[in-house]
Amino acid sequence: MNEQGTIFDQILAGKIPADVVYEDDFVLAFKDINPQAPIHVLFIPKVRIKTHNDIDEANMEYVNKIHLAINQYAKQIGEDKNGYRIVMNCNENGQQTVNHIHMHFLAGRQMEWPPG
Ligand code: IU
Repeated sequence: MNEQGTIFDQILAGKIPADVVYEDDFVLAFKDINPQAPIHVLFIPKVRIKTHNDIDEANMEYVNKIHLAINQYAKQIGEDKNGYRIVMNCNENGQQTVNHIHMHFLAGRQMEWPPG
C-alpha cells in the first residue's frame, strides 16, 4: 500500500469487512484471514503507526490499550489460563507485510519455540 494507508485503514473505515471480535475507542481486533492457530486475531490501533519503530510517547497509549484489550479478550474466550502468544513483526526481517502495527494473538494450540 502507499502512504495513504493500508488495508487495515480501510477495515477501520468500514470500507472492507472484517470479522471483528473486539472494539473500543483505541483498538479494533478481527480474525486473521490466514489463521496460523485455531484462534488467530489481529489487534490494531485506531491510529496509523507504521511499525514498532514508530511507537513513541505521543501514540503509546494506543499500544498500551492493545495489551489491555488482549487481556480482556483472552479472559472472555477462556484462553487466559491456557495461554497464548502475542507477536508483532517489524519490517523485512520480521516479515511484516502490512505497515500498520498489529499484534497477532495466537491461541488454541501448543506453541513452539523458537519461532520460524
Ligand atoms: P504481518 O505481521 O504483517 O506479516 O501480518 C499481516 C497479517 O495480516 C497476516 O497474518 C495476514 O493473514 C493478515 N491479513 C488479514 O487478516 N487481512 C487482510 O486483508 C490482509 C492481511 I492484506
